[in-house]
Amino acid sequence: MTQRQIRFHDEHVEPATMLEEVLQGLTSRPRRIAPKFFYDERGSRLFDAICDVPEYYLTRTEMGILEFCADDIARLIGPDTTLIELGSGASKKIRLMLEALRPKRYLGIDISREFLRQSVERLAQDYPWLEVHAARADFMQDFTLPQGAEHGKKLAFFPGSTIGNFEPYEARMFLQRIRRMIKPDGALLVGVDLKKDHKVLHAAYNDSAGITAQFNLNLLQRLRDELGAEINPQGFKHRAFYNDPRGRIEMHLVSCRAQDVRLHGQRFHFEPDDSIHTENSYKYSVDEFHALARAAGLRPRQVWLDAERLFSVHYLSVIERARLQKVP
Ligand code: AVJ
Repeated sequence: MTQRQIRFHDEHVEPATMLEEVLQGLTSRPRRIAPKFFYDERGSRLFDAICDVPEYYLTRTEMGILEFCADDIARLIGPDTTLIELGSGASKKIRLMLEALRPKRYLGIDISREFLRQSVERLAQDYPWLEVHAARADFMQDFTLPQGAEHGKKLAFFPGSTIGNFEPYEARMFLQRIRRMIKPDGALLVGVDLKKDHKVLHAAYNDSAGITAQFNLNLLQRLRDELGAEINPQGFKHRAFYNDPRGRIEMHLVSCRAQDVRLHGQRFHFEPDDSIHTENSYKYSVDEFHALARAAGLRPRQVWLDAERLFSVHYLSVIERARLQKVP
């Protein structure tokens, strides 16, 4: 059987190596390691397992909302669409969207070349009517659409409340970048976790099976196995809490005792309770997210919530420059 043609584009941007970023993060105060490093193969599997624990309501709630609103979205965006998935996955969510929207083109964008290749190949096999493009790129950096994928109305899809990993000003810049990518007549469909009862938030990041703890601690195993760090993951424990004034869940790896970690010939000292900040997961009210979107030149067109108001899915369209600059 012949493989269907996939148009693969490679941006050739070399991201700073993991080692450099980790060395810098451990030197800075507070110590930090970026959440993108959670997702090696084991980390990705652990994240999938998190999505199935009863306390982690995000994934299944968003899926329920998407099932409910997919036909509305198809109507809003109309025919001749290019569906752009930011952070490509062979996930159930993109399949649901492809089946409901029946877009002409699909463009998957992901930082990991191998993961991207695998997931778009599967989509190309399962949806023979679809023109499939893939671009290896860091969509956190400025990014131009590859040739051939720039036709039609563009619908960018950014599910999972991954936008919560950004600082609010980074989220605004990210939305501005998306706006440039989808203008003049495109839209963005984005999943955003809502502010809610702190107990519900706390439980979602402290599941009783301890999967989130394993996911967080896996970072230290990566430092040991991939970067050759001298570190005992058992010397650290998982900590996650809701920071109310900042409106975010914070995840940390907290040192259980006084200890040294060695990496690349350098020594990093930890006192008991010293932490490495590994993730922020910002939560937004509908109004807060609308304000953020407008500040980025995007117009809130529709928002769908589940019955318990746990999670939101926003459909945002481009505000024309002329309108943005209009003086009253
Ligand atoms: C994938 C960033 C949306 O913030 O809820 C899950 C990652 N961290 N449990 C989130 C995560 C701990 C997740 N995001």
